[in-house]
Amino acid sequence: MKTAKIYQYQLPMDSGVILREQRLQQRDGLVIELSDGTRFGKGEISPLPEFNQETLEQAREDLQSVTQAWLNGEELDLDANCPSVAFGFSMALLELEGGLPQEGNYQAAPLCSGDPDDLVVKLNEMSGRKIAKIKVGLYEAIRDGMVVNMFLELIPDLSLRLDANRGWTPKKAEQFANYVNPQFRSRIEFLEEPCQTPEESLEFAKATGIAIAWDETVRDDGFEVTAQEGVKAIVIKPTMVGSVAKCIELIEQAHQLGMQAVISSSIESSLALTQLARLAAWKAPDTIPGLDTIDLFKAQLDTAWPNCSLPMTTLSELNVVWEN
Ligand code: OSB
Ligand code: MG
Repeated sequence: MKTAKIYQYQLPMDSGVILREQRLQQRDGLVIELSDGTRFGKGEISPLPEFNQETLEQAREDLQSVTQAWLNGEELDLDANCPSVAFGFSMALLELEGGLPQEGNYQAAPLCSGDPDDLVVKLNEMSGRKIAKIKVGLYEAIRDGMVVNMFLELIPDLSLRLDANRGWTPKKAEQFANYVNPQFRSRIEFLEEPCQTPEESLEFAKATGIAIAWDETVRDDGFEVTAQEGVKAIVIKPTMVGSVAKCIELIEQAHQLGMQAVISSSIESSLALTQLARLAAWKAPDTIPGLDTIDLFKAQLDTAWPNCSLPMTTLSELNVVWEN
């Protein structure tokens, strides 16, 4: 007999986590647990404020109705639901069916959003290929250029992913590029969304030879994966995109066109983050995923992230908000 349970969680966040405008003091989300009588599957539904369009309340309504439809044996169109629900529910189904391989890619591209000294320490601890991600576009473009030069000068086997989150005007982007030592440009693996529009970002890539990647653009209405000069990768944040099947389709389209697909976090708890690491190992094994966000939390949920020392919250400690 099929059964389902929906839990609600609240996890405290590190005090320094700032989204676009607001500080994220706690993360709120839902967990769906499905069983067909013998097998189990779990998924997390945690729309990210300021990024997902749906609220947690809307997600909960969607989740309850799709779960009831599943219990009734109806045919499901998961991507007709909001993206966070399509993602979390499809993950639970995939786990239940034994379709998600266990092995995960837990390699991280350490994320530097503040103090460069912290990143130098992390990088010195890394074995194998050294790659880090730096947020740019928050301060002066010239300062960003100086930071990039400094890292690439200091650590000769380092390559960088940069993320401007559509922060620059063409002029600022040009200032940044002019500041980066031309010898170093090829060690910028890609720069995500340098400019306010995709057209300006494409112009930037052509003019500077710095490879770019789409992140926000992947979620724009009508987006299709196409080969474009200077575009090296697409970033896929499943909680903002939709079902696992939809994410896999994007990954496969990217690979067919010779582009990388970077499975990336929407600041999910360790439950979904480990599933994303498994999805990445399975479908994009040659690309380091963008999952270095567990340290933004003060606790883990249900499934441990490897080598993470944060305390664990179990599902049995959570409120069950729906059961059938
Ligand atoms: O700026 O790409 C972003 C996480 C949530 C919301 C927005 C962003 C992110 C990340 C995740 O940066 C980590 C990564 O992509 O490496
Ligand atoms: Mg980004």
